Amino acid sequence: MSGAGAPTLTVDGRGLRVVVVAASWHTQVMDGLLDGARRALGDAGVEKVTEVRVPGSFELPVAASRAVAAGADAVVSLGVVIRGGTPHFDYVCSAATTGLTELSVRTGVPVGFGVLTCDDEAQALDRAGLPGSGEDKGYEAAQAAVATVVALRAALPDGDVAGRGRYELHRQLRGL
Ligand code: DLZ
Repeated sequence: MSGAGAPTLTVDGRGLRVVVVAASWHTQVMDGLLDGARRALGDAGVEKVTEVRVPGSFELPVAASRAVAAGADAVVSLGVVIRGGTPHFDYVCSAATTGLTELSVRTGVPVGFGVLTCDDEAQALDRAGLPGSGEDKGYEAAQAAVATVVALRAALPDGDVAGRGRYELHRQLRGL
């Protein structure tokens, strides 16, 4: 997927509670993604930021789910998955993507998708927001999550009712 055509966003996220869930594989790339997410949240004025580290990208949906249940206004998910010689890549990517998408759609809480799914490490480094990288996917994911919360609140300002519905739905999903 080309990074061309990315929007220029200016976002005011003051007062929002944002949880960053990050996997631990591929440290150098992940450090770049985390730094990008922190910069984006700082640029948006978000002060209430919690970071949760999980082992791999497969564990991102459950961490994001708990973050939503704990009251996050937005979640930023960060992972680095690099293709190997077995179908494992496809299962981890699919589980992370499906889990994060379903969580976001069912609860109404935006989840920024900063999970790199790459053929090799060079592709990942080029998207990590490091010196010499062409793209900054951690920054983009965090900015997108905050921008979506702000856009939805502005367009659908029924925050309290929507919020109660969201928590009730999430409790149902968890069987509480
Ligand atoms: C097992 C595994 C492999 C082979 N590769 C990656 C990877 O490139 N990126 C990543 O985030 N996680 C990887 N994992 C770990 C799985 O996501 C998961 O943590 C384990 O299967 C344990 O549930």
